[in-house]
Amino acid sequence: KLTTVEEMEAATERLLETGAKVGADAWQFRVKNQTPHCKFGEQGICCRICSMGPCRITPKAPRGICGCDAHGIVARNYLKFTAGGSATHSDHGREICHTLYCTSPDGNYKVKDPDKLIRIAKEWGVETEGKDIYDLAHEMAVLGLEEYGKVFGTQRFLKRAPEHTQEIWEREEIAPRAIDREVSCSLHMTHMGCSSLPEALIRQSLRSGLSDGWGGSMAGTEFSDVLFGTPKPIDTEANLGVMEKDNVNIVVHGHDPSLSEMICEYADDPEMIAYAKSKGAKGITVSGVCCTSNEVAMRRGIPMAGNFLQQENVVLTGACEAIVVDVQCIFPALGPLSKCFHTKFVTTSPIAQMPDSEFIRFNAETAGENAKAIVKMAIDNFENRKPELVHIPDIKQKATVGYSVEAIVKVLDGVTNSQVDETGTTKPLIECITSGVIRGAVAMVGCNNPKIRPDTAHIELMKKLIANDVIIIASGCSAQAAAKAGLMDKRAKDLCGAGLKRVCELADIPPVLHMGSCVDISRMLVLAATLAKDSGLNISQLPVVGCAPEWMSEKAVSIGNYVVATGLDTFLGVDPYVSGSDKVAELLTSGIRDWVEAAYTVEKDIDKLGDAMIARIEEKREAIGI
Ligand code: BF8
Ligand code: SF4
Repeated sequence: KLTTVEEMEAATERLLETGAKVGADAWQFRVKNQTPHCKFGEQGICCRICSMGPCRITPKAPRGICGCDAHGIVARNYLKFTAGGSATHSDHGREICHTLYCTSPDGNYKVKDPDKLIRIAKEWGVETEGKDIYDLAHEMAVLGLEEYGKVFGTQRFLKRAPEHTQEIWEREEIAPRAIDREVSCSLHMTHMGCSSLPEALIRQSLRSGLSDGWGGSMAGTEFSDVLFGTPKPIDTEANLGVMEKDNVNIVVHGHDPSLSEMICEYADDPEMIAYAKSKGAKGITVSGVCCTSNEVAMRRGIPMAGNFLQQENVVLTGACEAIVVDVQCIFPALGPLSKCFHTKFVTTSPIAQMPDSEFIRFNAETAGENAKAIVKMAIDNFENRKPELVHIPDIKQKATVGYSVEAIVKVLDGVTNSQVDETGTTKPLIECITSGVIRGAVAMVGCNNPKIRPDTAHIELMKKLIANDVIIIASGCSAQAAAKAGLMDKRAKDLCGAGLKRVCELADIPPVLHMGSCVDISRMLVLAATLAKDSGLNISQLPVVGCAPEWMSEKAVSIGNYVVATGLDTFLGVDPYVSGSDKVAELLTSGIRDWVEAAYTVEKDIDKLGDAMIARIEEKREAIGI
């Protein structure tokens, strides 16, 4: 039985009652104060990049003081938004490269997947023979870091794409160069008095996005696998009910697994567990929120307490001893909120510092000590709980997660041996798609956004798609929405059409495959590239599309750009502040198709969004005659 959105909302209501008792604020109230939103901002027609402004475009004032029109302003804002996302994802990737550089046989961080490291090294033309694995790790870390500032050439991982895709990138001059260069170039272009031509700005948005997807994010994913292990299917649970009343609850939140992995490590240490018991707890439970949760769920089966718009709820349970964060998607609200409870709000990164938090600087070099101090702080805080405020909603679902590309290929090896002899390819999946047993695939990604009833778009779209024999790969907060609902439980096969149901049974998989965090959308790129190569089709010909129905962040726009620029049509449920320019809207939803063979569809009616995806998948099938 699925958990319905109504049940989740009832749980939230109950938590907000606790909040009311202690005078806590919550996003549900702040949204009301911020609505209606500024129309100029919403349409993307406010410019404040120089101090002659801010300028706002109206029928009476069709140009800013410098003479820039609505199209230039909207496109410039769009590129800045993208650059913010590319910088963020890519800097995460850089941190991971740095962590890889800090590995040693007896240090905090080790190489857990040496085979993968060797595979990537060979791909990059690095000699591996007879080399100590840690020497190789350090060499690869430096090469990875150099991708951020390389003087000449384009990103190394681009070679993973099919020839045809690489040709498009060259032809359209969007093959990403050094990662930092694309971000800098974007900010240069959007400076006062540089580009105001929508085509140029949107082209750079694609390029900057690609530097994220095939650059920084891919480095983040690949080297995280080397450090912490490549995910394999593993069972876990999702939703607030994973927190345990009698245990010390530590919630990890953010994105970089360097922190969360270490916290999990020490929370599992017998010495720490004994210490927790000495303080009256039965044990220690680590659970997660947002993408760092996806990371540790995929590799360790650590349960997922919730996604983006549920982050305040974990504190509202009154049973959270510490919420430990690194970077990105962390509500500054957690500071004041934690003060209403006994919860310690622990910030750890110089990149995400917030008022009302305890800052414990986390370094790769001192990671063990830092993590130990944080776990101890949480345990010491257990006795400060106020029992009358403790209420953990009794909702959770089982989920099987951990479908890296490597894991998917392995699953496929077991599926249709009778028809396909080759192993280690995606051909069995291609067979299922060609024969029509599965109609296609949708990559569901992205956030929650109060503009959409939280999780409904993710869940309703997934239910509709799987009923229509469309398999889902999911990441980020979309994946967590699926897990909370029960769609990552293998029994969800019963909600599928007959074809997909049969595949789920044969492969022993759920119909919604958890591919990881948002940087792990790079896994989806690799999967799409592999499917294209194995089928002899172009990526844009595959009956595969991307969808971010509840997206909210700059990172999500960067993702959208690289997914589209890779040749996959992308469907959005929230408008990216471009409605103020028909030219920019036209470019994004149609014009760029001439460049990269794919474009965006924006549709706020979720049911129609689902229909549009199914229609596109069927169109693509027809075009290749299957
Ligand atoms: O990077 S899906 S709310 S947690 S931005 Fe943030 Fe959006 Fe969640 Fe992860 Ni991705
Ligand atoms: Fe106004 Fe032009 Fe300055 Fe923007 S760049 S604030 S449109 S004068």
